[in-house]
Amino acid sequence: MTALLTISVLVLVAIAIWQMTKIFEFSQLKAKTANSEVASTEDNKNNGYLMFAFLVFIYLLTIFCFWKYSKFLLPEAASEHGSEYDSLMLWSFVIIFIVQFITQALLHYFAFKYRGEEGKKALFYADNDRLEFIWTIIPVIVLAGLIIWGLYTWTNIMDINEEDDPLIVELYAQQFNWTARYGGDDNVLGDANVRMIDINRANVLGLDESDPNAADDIIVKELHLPVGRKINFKMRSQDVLHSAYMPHFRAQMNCVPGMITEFSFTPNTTTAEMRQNPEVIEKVARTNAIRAERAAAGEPNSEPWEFDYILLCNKICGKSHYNMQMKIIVESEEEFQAWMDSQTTFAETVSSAE
Ligand SMILES: [Cu+2]
Repeated sequence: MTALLTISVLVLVAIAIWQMTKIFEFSQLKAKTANSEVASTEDNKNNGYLMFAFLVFIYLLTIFCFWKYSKFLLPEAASEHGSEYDSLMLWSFVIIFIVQFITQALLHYFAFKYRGEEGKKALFYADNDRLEFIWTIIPVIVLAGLIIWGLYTWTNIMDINEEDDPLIVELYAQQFNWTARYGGDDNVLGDANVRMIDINRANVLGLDESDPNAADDIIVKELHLPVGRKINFKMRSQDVLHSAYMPHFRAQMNCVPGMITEFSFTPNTTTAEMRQNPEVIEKVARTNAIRAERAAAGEPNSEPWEFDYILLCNKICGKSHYNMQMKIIVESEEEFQAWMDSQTTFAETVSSAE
């Protein structure tokens, strides 16, 4: 990588020197070469054709990117609000795609059509109210539509309330890992503050031990969520700005030191169901093919991979930011309860640490 960068820099410096010598030469021979630098009709025509060639190039590049890279997009959303979010995104893409397809064609066509020709004079055309009205009102309507739809979707997604008995989960971010906390039997999180962190007593999240709600809290390093139940997340950060990003659920919220931020969603696809999704199956097969190659070469991190939902940090928060993640498991209510019953409460952890 460093070698590649060094070579690129050297090449760029060489080009810069070459260009500067050229400019110097031109400035010296100005009088003699004055006319040879004016584009002829032939030059303009060639440039016009080059504009067309460039148009074809960008269209082909677009098709190539669709074909080659669309498989890297996320699979179907695994949360209830996700499909609404995805259609907003899809329609924005469709509109942008159509508009760019037409405007690029027009731009390059006009560059060709009105190329310089001997004896051709540019037409003086001050303005046209009707044209200006059309190209103002169409974007206004389309953009207003997208923005209103976006605001409506956003308000719906961000309407965090306690209706429908949501499960309360705290996501605690720190350099460089995540911890989750459940409210326990009462589904109420005990008070917490970073100032009360006491590593010696295993109080890693700074829970207030005098708060009765804290005793049954359950602290875990793997996030389990029951399918079909609304989850209200409360995010905290210990040190710097982090961002809780759960791409498969189309969810992201910043974690800010000193305050509690919130996000809410209802997972609607279990991990087991998502593993059966054709796009996921294909992605797993592709990844495992690469891993098999690595394994054959004796490289590390080459064991077969199985799909899991994931919580990532989406703010560059330090040198190990890239690896700040936590596994998420979406399962049936019964499986979730069984898992929950096997966990130890905060009170038990603290008393065993004493
Ligand atoms: Cu982070």
